[in-house]
Amino acid sequence: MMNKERFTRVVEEMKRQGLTQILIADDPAIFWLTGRIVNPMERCGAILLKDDGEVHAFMNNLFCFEPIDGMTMHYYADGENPYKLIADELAPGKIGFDKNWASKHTISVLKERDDLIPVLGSDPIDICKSHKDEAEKEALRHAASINDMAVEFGIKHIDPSLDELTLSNMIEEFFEEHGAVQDMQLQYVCYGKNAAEPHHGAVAGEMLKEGDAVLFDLWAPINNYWCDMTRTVFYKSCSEEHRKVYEIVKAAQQAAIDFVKPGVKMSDVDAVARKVITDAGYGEYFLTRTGHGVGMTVHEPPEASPSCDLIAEPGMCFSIEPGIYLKDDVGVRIEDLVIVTEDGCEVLTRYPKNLQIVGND
Ligand SMILES: [Mn+2]
Repeated sequence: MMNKERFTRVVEEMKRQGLTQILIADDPAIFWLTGRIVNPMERCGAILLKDDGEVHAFMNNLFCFEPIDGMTMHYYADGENPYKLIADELAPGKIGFDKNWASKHTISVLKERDDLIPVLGSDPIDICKSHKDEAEKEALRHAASINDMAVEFGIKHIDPSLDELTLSNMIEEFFEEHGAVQDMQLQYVCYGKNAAEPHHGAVAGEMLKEGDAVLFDLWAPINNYWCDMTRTVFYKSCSEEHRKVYEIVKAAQQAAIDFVKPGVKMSDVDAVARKVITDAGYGEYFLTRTGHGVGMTVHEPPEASPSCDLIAEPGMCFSIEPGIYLKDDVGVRIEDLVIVTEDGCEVLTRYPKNLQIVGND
């Protein structure tokens, strides 16, 4: 079914941005609008939305995208030219293309007409999608509760006999048993100096040593909504400097959480966390942005980063995950998901953040 309320919101946002027609192709965006998962892979599949509320869908007939009320359907078969079908429905002038639609599709549409001006057209959807409704908030809370359990599971199973990849695979199985099925990503399990690389995955043969940090960055889609969470603990012992680094990251993360409320700039959420770490002398080792939006995709607007000019508004969900990364030594990151409320934020992930040293019992 077409989600009329969501379509209406997107059309209003299109008008606000001066866009009269946009082509939507991103699977999560189409799912958000229609409740249908469509994955045409390399083939052409798109929805055209016009600012008068007219909606057209262009789908390959092999993909069983059944007609939807309120939407004009255009089916094509392999061997037919879908771009002509799309081009025939476009008005001259600006056409907003989905940021994730492959260039072979966008260029093929443009080749059919010489009176189109291509612009990026994802903003109206992205902005509307970043405001979660009640059902979406519930889905995110549920996903976060599974994430808490997955982190607890990972920490409980820290064992010198398990390399990073084995422990990562065990956590992935745990997620699968709790409802995560599609689009699973490698679960980040990082020992010791590997944690100093913000996107170190989990590698076969990497073993634990006493004094290592163990960083878990765990994420999965549960009923189409993602969770994403990081905890860092230490194995058997923790040096004075590592303890200091941990406490700085924890304070930075809490400061950013405490700062979040409607009306604050997302770039300031980043600045608040960054100031704590910079004031403590580790600014140059905070290598990432502070956070990213989470919903049907694991990285989406709004970002908590110096370059994001969005304002936090009720219903937005994003991560807060500052870190300190000391090359060849240690990495500490603490990440929670929050939803902006009327007067602050709700923290979805709850696993404790006090410094934990495991493996001594
Ligand atoms: Mn994250």
